[in-house]
Amino acid sequence: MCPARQSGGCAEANNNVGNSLRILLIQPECYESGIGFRTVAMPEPLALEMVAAYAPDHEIRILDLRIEDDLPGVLADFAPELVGTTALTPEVYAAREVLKTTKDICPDAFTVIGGHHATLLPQDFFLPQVDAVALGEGEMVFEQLVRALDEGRNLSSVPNLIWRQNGNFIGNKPAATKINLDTLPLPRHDLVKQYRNEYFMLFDKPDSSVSTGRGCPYKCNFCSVWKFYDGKVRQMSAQRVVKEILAVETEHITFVDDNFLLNHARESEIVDLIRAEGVQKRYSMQCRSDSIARHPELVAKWGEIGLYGVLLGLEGASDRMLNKVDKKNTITANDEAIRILHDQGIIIWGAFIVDPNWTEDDFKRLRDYVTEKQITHTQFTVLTPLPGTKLYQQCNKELLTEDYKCFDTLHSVLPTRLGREEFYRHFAGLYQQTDLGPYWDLVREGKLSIQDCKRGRDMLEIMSRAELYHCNDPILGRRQAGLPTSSPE
Ligand code: B12
Ligand code: SF4
Repeated sequence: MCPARQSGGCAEANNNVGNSLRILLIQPECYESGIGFRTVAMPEPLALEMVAAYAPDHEIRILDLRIEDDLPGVLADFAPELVGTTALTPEVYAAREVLKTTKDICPDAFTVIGGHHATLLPQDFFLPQVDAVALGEGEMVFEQLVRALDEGRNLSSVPNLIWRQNGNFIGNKPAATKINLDTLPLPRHDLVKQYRNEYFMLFDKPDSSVSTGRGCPYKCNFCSVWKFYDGKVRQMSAQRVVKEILAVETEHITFVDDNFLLNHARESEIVDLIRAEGVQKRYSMQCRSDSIARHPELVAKWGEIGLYGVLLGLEGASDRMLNKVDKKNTITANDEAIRILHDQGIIIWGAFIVDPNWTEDDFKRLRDYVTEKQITHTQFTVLTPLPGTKLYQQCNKELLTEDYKCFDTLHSVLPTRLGREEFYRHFAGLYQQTDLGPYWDLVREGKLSIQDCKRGRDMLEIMSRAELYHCNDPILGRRQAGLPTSSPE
């Protein structure tokens, strides 16, 4: 019999009635050292809402530790029998801590971790506080895991699960088929209702996330998405996407798909259906520049129904840089997409990658490009070999650290060609250059609140301070802490 059913979870507080399990899903806090993505975006924990939708007959809660920090109190009060959490690579330590606290307070609760990092490097969670690791898309695991636990059955029939049996972690068979996304139950947005006003994406608050497809046909070397989804793409139908949109209460929606506008026929039909339904909302999305360059008419169509911001994976200011990351795209397409979005009055959130191998001239080239193209909102990240990526395979021998706190893409985990202080001075300088003028124009036009604009300004101010990058740097951080640094600078 499984631990959860055997003892009834957190024994003293157990007031379980009927036959349902008490399930707690937890979004961990991410430890950030002053700088980080927290100031730019804090979307809802959509992954947890999606797996929660697979346990409708159970008593289920979501705790978002980025907003509410009383984990011990919630554990003691709710007495969960099953606790699940998730982690991106920089969140690994926080997720381990969540499950450690769970076992300290509710030793009989069954604990499971899923998400990107756990799928790509499950062995990082073969720990005493972890009972199972869920691989890949949670829906394929969670429903059967909950059923097996509820019925007190052995877990060997649950696909995509690695679980502890007699002290050893053993892996079950993978699921035989992939899920048709149109058959998914709607995400349980209701479980985060109490946090809704805190969720934001860039300038938009409150925000809701909608996911309409999974996977990507490209194979950029820094990205783990195509590995996670085996290089395949699956999408919801246009009708189903509109159902997802109608289930959302906020005025602003972020499509979290990696490449929206990839399937222009579907994306065009979505607009037609949104119009037919009379939906009035504002949208942000992530796109590749070549999708936009190929279909300017589609951008215009989305602009008419409320497309307002695009996170554009520009990555570099030269074809050399795009080739270096296997982007299979060109500067010509980037330039064209920028022009189209500017013409349509759509805000560009331009995402660029900085190579640790860069010289001063490379930094200058990027600064000049951003100024010349008038990209007013920018995101600069350091090329980082995240677990599961092609880049990781190529250069894991050069890694200066295995400390996941440094893998936040704002630090270089590889040797830098410039001295490290100098590297961060130039890196922070990129953020310094951003021009907030157009955002104040939006405030004047009544499209942005003054608070949101100030939040953006404060974020830029923080990201522009070079010394803040030193603390989590694999070499400078150790030096600051008075620890020996084995690798030469
Ligand atoms: C939105 C987003 C964000 C949001 C936050 C997302 C969040 N809730 O934490 C923001 C903008 C803040 C963000 C930041 C970062 N992100 Co991000 N982000 C995404 C994006 C585009 C969509 C995520 C999403 O909502 N997907 C939809 C949900 C439903 O899918 P899912 O999260 O994978 O969940 C499914 C399964 O993983 C599984 N599952 C997940 N959790 C659990 C838990 C349990 C118990 C179970 C059973 C199953 C399960 O079931 C879910 C449903 O099938 C993804 C790309 C992608 N396609 O996933 C990148 C991605 C997740 N991000 C990534 C990265 C690298 C980052 C950053 C580190 C750096 C950066 N440059 O962006 C930062 C770090 C943030 C931090 N906290 O430290 C990488 C992850 C790599 C890795 N090894 O962790 C991805 C894959 C992008 C990429 N190109 O490689 N990100
Ligand atoms: S970075 Fe974007 S285009 Fe490249 S593989 Fe990842 S999701 Fe696909």
